[in-house]
Amino acid sequence: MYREHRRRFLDRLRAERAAAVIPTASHKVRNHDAEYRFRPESDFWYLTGFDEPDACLVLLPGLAKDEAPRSVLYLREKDKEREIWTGRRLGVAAAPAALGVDEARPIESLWTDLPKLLSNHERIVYRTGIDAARDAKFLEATTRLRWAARGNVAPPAELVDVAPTLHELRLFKTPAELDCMRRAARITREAHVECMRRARPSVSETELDALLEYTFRKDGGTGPAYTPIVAGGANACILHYVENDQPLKDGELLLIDAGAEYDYYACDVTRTFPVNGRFTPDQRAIYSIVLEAQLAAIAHTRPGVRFTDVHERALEVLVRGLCGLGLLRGTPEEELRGEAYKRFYMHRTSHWLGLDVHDCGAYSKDGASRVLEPGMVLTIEPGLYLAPDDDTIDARWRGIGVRIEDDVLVTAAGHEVLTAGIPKDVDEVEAVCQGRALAQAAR
Ligand SMILES: [Mn+2]
Repeated sequence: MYREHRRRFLDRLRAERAAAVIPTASHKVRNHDAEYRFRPESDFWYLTGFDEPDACLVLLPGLAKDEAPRSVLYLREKDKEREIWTGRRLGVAAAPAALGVDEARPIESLWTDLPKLLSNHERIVYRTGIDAARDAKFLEATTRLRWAARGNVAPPAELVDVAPTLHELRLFKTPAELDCMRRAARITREAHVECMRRARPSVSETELDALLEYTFRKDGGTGPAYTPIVAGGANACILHYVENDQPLKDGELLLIDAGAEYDYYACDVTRTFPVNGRFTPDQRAIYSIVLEAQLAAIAHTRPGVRFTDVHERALEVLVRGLCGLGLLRGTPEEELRGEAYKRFYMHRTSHWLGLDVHDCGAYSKDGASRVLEPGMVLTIEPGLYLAPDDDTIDARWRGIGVRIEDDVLVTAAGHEVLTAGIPKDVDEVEAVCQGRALAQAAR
């Protein structure tokens, strides 16, 4: 899979007469001398499948006649002493066979080698702004190249971001990538269902947060793809609530926005369900509007539809529902124009999904919203948030927050919901929360 990604990217690089420098992350300090769990940079992982820190991939498309494209991986050398303390290393000698790169060299020589490797390429693809120290070294290496340029050695004229080439590739998922995303979806389903079963009054948000992480990792995932949101009651009205430290209360809803990461591919799912296993009529009314909006937006998803159309579709249903309940007083047409709905629905409906939870890929092209094409994966996640202190609405609605989110693949025939099978139908959700078997609920 990673070799295929490199091949595709090298094709693009050749067309652009560009070389690429794609580094990965180093360990990051959490406090004093303890580090966060390591996670590679997504671009590097996409092209290598290698998850050691302190490495860099240099891709040379082979611009001269009869020159083959070349992938050079810089990585940490084997070191018996260090490996006893900090873990096994693949090492330079084993890397070509293990990863399929053409050549491997010790990471220490990266910055001194770079000027020579990059000479005679018109452009260099490199992303700035992730690590300032790294940017400084990169700049120094390319500056040296400019100084040294004479005769028939030409320095690169342009520094190009990864967005137009590499990130456009990442936007379209291959079948192998989709297998990873489906696996992440299966693990995520298990975790959400476990939470529905476990939740009840007096259980804490913290316990379910821990249950999510446990299930994600036990079932083969690398962990959560992002910090989970476990928001009981009015906490659901804080869009990125991550404290996850309050007790769950009888009669309230619980919103869980959490997805597993598998082979560093993200899943992103939100479910909202009653803590005691039964929706109140008011909660059910709000929930039903959000579900109807989500289903309408999903049904609308297919090639040729604009990215923003999916949002518009969800928005129409939400606004119509709010008008129906008297939460908005005008006609649906007036309210859509007036945008007063933004009090209850302040975010967009979708984002791309892949190695990053808010994945790369441009949302617009030539100044217009992008048209959906097969292989793209987007989330569809409408919600309604009725703030606990909003005295312009009837007290019975206050503090109800609902979001329903699934991950949708655009296919030639229309779409496929990768996260289908995580209960969201009202009766099914209640059945799972009340501990009745899923199969029984599905009937
Ligand atoms: Mn999302």
